[in-house]
Amino acid sequence: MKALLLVDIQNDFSPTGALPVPEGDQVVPVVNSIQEKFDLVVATQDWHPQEHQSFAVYHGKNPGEVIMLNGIEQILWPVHCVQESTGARFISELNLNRVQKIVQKGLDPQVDSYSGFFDNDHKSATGLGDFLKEKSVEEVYVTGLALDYCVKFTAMDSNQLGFKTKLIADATRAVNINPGDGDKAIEDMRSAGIEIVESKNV
Ligand code: VGL
Ligand code: ZN
Repeated sequence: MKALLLVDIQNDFSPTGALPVPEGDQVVPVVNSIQEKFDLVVATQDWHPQEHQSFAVYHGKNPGEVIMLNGIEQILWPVHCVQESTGARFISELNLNRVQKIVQKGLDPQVDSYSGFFDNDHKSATGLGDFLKEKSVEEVYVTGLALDYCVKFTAMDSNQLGFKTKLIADATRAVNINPGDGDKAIEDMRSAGIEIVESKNV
């Protein structure tokens, strides 16, 4: 079985959102056009409480600064994807008809969760791995936002869990806080054994 993961295709990651990903909205027509090729479609949704500790304002700091948060490095972000807010909703053009499961993440105020599988401390699982195994999924194709954070962490965990993992390069975009972060993320994934493919070939 082949699964398509739609990572965090939410208003706050569109170019007009609170944590804008350049061209982030451009992934939508691409992922809509390939959903029918998969047995299973799963969406992740960044879903933070108002007082989430990844928010810079909580610490009186600026977005982009790095702090230690409960023993792990944490990049600080603008307030984004607050539970029930408009910014946390999926981009309205995203087709959700075939989405069988929505995995919400980042609910624990004390730890961020870039991956759709585990919190950043790898202590708690979201249940996505078990769900995919129950459905006999062997191949996982990863798309969405943002390439250099949630997409990369999700693909790396998928690969580590033993799924044959592929990144659909034209169905993702990077934040690129530092120029080249997106390209580096692709190289990290390739080195880990993740195949980089194009949507026209899936
Ligand atoms: C993301 C930063 C903070 C992402 C989520 O979806 O890539 N990045 N929260
Ligand atoms: Zn977040």
